[in-house]
Amino acid sequence: MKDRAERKAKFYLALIFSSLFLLVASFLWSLPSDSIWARVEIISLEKTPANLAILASFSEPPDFLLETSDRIYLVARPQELTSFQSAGLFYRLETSLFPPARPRLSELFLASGGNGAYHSYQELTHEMKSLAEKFPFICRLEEIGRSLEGRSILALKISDRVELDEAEPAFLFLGCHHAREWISVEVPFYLGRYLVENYNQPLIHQLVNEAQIWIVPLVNPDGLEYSIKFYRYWRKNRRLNSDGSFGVDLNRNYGFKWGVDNRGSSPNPSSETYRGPAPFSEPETRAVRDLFLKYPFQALISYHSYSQIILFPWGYTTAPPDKYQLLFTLAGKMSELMLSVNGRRYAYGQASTMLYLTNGDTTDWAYGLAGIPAFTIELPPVDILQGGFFNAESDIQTVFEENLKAALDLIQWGISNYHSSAPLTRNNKESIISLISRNKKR
Ligand code: 0X9
Ligand code: ZN
Repeated sequence: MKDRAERKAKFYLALIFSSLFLLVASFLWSLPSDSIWARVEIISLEKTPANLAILASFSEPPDFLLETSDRIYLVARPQELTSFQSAGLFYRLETSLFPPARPRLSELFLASGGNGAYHSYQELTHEMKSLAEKFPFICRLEEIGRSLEGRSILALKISDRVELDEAEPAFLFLGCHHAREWISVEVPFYLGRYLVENYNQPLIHQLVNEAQIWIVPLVNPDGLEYSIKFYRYWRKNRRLNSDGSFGVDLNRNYGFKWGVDNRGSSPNPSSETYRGPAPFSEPETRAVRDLFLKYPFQALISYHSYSQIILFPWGYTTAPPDKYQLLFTLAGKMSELMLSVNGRRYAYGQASTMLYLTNGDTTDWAYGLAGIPAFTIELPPVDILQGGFFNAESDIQTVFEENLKAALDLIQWGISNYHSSAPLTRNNKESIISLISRNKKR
């Protein structure tokens, strides 16, 4: 009798657990891959009766994340942000204040392919290796350094007679200084893949033969992995700072006018724009520096997102650079070409005035040191309302295609204006030498 009752109880328990399991599994299964959670922002509004009334008037009034005495915090999707704006609600973006809000959610989505069509470190490494294996005569894979956590910082060199360092102009395309800017990995990587896969096209053939094209799609592998696995909004590298906080902003760690003021970068380790304890204190920026010093680079593009803008030095000052006219013309030409592909207009101009002041960024350093055109391209979208750091997977190809035209044009310009004798001036050479010895001492 007792046995039967026990068996019955066990049967019901099993039934309850398996139904629960099915319920949870079907919930997870039903979550769209481009999940609402992957696109949300946290915002805050002033807690006024007027604002509360507007929120209450929405057909689906939003739930509050939290309330303080004077503000309310909400989770909102891009289309909700648009409707808040049109309703006249003035909000502040607060996502970065809530690091712990996402980890478990992100982990959950990783299980079902959290980075979708975007490359993780492993996926990218695999594809870069395969490309170099498939096109050994024009494509070489090189480890230019290691990240703080020991990941390889990989470069593809694309050129004819790729094993030789020929007296040809070199070009550098960089991606992902900032972890959360996933699209900035894709554009340079797609560019590299396009060049090798289309070598039989006359234009590509000519460019690859006459130039040495270096592609480093993932400058900050530790940050990217952290952004995929734990916190989608992570920006910096994963340095454990002296105060227990994490991360140095790699785009504030280069050694030209490093830390010249506290507006363009921060001395505070927990800041999103922390410049690190010294110029080139980070292995990731040192890897880029060392590559740059080895070859006669004629132009550089560092991809970032978002804003849809082409920026050129200076970032550290609003004073114009000597070569303002050249930089302005080249940026204008790139913008025109980009527009012709998908109708997307990229604004362009001097970084400090178009966006904001920065010091220690890649392009100021390259221009300051070698006097070459160096651009930061902030990829689409234009603003947070169009998705911010979250580009649809289907946008990768279109964003790449418009950037391809611009990159090819810059390479063409560099080839036509290359004078093999002295890509660097004497002064620049001296500053490079002093830079190297200063870093050796550290
Ligand atoms: O702040 C940066 O490092 C870049 N923007 S991002 O949103 N991708 O972080 C801009 C660097 C360009 N330089 C200046 N605006 N001065
Ligand atoms: Zn960036």
